[in-house]
Amino acid sequence: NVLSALLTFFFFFFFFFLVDRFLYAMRLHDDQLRDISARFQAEMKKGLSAESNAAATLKMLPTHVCSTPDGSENGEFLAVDLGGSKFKVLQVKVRKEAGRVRRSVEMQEQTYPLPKELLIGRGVELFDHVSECLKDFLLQKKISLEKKHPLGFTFSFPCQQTALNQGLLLNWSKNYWARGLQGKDMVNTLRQAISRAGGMDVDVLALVNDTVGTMMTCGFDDQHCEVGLIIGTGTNACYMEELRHIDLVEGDEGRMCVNTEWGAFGDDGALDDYLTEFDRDIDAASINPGKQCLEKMVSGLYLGELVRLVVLKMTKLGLLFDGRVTDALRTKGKITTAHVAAMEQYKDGLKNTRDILLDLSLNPSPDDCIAVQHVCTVVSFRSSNLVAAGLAAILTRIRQNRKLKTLRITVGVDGTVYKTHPQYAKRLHKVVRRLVPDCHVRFVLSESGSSKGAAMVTAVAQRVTARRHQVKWLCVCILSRDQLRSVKARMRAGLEAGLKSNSHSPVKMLPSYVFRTPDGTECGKYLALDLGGTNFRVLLVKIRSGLRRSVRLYNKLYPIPLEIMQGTGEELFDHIVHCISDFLDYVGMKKARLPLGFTFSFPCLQAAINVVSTGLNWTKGFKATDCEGNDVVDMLREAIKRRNEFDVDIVAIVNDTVGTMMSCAYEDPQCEIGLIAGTGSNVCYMEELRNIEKNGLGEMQRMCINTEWGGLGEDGCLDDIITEYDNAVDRESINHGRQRFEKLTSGLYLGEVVRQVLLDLTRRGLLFKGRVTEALKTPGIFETKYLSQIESDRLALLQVRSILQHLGLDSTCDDSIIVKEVCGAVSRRAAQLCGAGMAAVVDKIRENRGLDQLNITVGVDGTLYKLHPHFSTVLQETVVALAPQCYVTYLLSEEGSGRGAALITAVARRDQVEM
Ligand code: 0WK
Ligand code: 0WK
Ligand code: BGC
Ligand code: BGC
Repeated sequence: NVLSALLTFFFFFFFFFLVDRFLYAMRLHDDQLRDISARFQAEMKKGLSAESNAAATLKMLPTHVCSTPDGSENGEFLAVDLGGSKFKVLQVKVRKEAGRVRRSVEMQEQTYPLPKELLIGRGVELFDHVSECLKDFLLQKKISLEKKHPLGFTFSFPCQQTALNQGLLLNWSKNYWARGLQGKDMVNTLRQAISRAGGMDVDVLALVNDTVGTMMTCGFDDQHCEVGLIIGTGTNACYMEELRHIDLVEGDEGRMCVNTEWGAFGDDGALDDYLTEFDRDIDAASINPGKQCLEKMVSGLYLGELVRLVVLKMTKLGLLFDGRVTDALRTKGKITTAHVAAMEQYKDGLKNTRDILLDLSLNPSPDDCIAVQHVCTVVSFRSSNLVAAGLAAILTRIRQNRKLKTLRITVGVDGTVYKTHPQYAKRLHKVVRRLVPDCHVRFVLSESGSSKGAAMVTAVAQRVTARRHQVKWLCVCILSRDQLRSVKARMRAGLEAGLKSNSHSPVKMLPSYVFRTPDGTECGKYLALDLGGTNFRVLLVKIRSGLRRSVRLYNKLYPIPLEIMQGTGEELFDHIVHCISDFLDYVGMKKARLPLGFTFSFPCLQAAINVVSTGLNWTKGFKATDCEGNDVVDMLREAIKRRNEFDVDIVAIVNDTVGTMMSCAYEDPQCEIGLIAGTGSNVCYMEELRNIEKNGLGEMQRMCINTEWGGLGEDGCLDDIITEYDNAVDRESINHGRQRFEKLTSGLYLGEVVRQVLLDLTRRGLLFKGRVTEALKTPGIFETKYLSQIESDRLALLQVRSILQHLGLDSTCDDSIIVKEVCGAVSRRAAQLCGAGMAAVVDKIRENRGLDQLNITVGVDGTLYKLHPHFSTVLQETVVALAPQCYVTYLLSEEGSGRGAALITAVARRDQVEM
């Protein structure tokens, strides 16, 4: 017995040695696995970075799943599971039973055949088959066809997603190669197939990869489950990555699940030193040569074939079956992964091996069986080792991301290889723990497939979509092209009416007494005041004419306290004169009686360049008494007299739009329009004198008209687009009923409109868990500058949450997304309305001049236009769309309107002298 035991051991040893020597390259020891793991980690980094993603083999695809199940998921969902070995349709009911802490999940499923020809046929036919099976499932399970069913789609192929309910197919893998779908949105494709099938109302709300579905399924019971692993027909893994590391998605706060698509690892040759001739044969004979390198070394679609190729080679070398090769052994796919699993079974492995080899019309000796069984072991061992190396890379990255000494984590697993292959799971666990001793890894098998997880994701998608829908519905700030066209027409009508004498048009069309733009002959030293924007400025402007013409400015900013803005007129002008005095000291020119240009950014009916017949009405935050109806130039003169410290010659008073136009026209003579999109909103332009029915305007051809378009709507002509939020802002403003167009478009009000919308959403329980804080009820707390920050393309989420935090509002990820959407809707409407107004102005000028095409420049200023990330673009796009015959250039006014005011003063001064 000792002899025969020794002989048996010798034989085993001999054959093991024989196979091992043959498959030496497949036996990977820990150093090699650590090396592979390190390469893997490097490739993960490459895939996460926007710069190197395109070249990376690990595509690290964002899944838009930002949290593992958090207990709020609830409802009935349909699920379609496509891409694994079985095509399934399921219904998943997630319920929170009264008095029970844990929610229950009920599932019913049906597996449907997937004819091979469909996998390599026309894509639409594949999806028609899927939707027919879906319909059959509803009928079979007597699920109402009328009711709208939310559906989660597990689609186990690489998809580029920008949202949960969208995903472009990057490429097929495994044994799928259906035509006409690569680059297409798989959610739309399924929706179209479902509507072609008809007779059912299904809403595809989420597309998830099977790894993600598996992670979520296991995460339902184990909060630590943050990795999903599939070792089945194909192989892949996903995990929760820090959002700040995912360049392809905006935001830095929190985590998002990333689908690594690790099957493609090595497609760039990174595993070439580990590839054997058998791997190259597998690849060459596959439907996707050069692709899915790691998958072809690891997953179920290929393991059996690998064993066949090894056994075939050994037989050809006479090492097995006395060198007799059968057709079966030569035939691709004759040894399946299920065979490999059977041959490796602990107890019946050898018997199974014999049966399988007999089926291949081979006549195996017991030694042949031992050798073939060992080939299976080497091949599947390599598979689990490679998976372990990949997993070790992911776990190490998570531990490092979280700066933990030890990481406790759970990996949710699914796939027939992992499930059915006898020792596979144990081997994998062992090697993983050896490779990453500082990670306490628990492996949880997904009992119910990935669809339970898909239902969780769908529940989140449903909640977010529902909230978004409600928000969209509520936030009636979104204007259609027709509505914008009609606003353009109403603005045009306002412009025309305002030009009429004794007009009551809310668009006042105020003559500016500026008849031409600068011609470069202006020169001299001028004092300029700039009142009405964010800052009050006093400027000294030195203009040089001729060849070396230039404008140099020296200025100082002075705050205007609210109590001055809303105090008496006398106090306001005394404050202004106090600042002038301080400035003249600062520039040492108190004795010089400088000519002064006064940029006064409020509606003034002028009788001449420096005579205000009537100060019409305050706007923005100003409400100083005793000014409206008076000549503010006189009031300034009175205040200077009161101070009796210096004197100036007030030569011109101009609106900031006019100052801005002149300032830019100094650079670009084609500039004949001035636009302010700042605290307030307004535009001026060069109008034909023949169109201005207001007397005493002289014989020049054109004059600049200050439209004061902010007043549009005071007569109710915008009531159909004004929302309840706008009415609330107007009601709470200091000039109720006035400046309706301005209150839809300018910086002083946009933040307030957003606050009103957020208040309403919160009261409806759609935001901030329905908690209405004092902060949210405080007027003016949501400053417009926050919109610009929140809508900046980068760092949005972080900004949103810290701003909301700063406002005393605790917000969730979803809340911040909704706040960002509300800000976007409100600022977009503002920009579009200004665009519609501008389109009316440029088209009027074009028609004034009887031109088919108008080339013109607009001088622009204002913090909203300058600082908001999208405002200027949306405004310009709207003008192009609504005034296609006008080619408009936008010139930002760098120096503010102070320069313009000085230029106008120079011209007026010269005209005075010549008169
Ligand atoms: C079961 C999951 C499915 C996944 C499959 C993978 O429900 O989403 O694709 O596991 O394993 P396979 O069936 O390919 O072995
Ligand atoms: C800067 C100009 C000033 C104008 C202001 C408007 O110099 O005349 O009033 O822009 O922009 P805001 O400061 O209101 O954003
Ligand atoms: C696909 C993955 C999928 C994996 C497991 C691979 O071929 O590219 O998206 O997760 O198979 O099914
Ligand atoms: C004023 C205009 C000014 C605009 C931009 C409006 O409130 O009425 O005169 O041009 O704000 O500052």
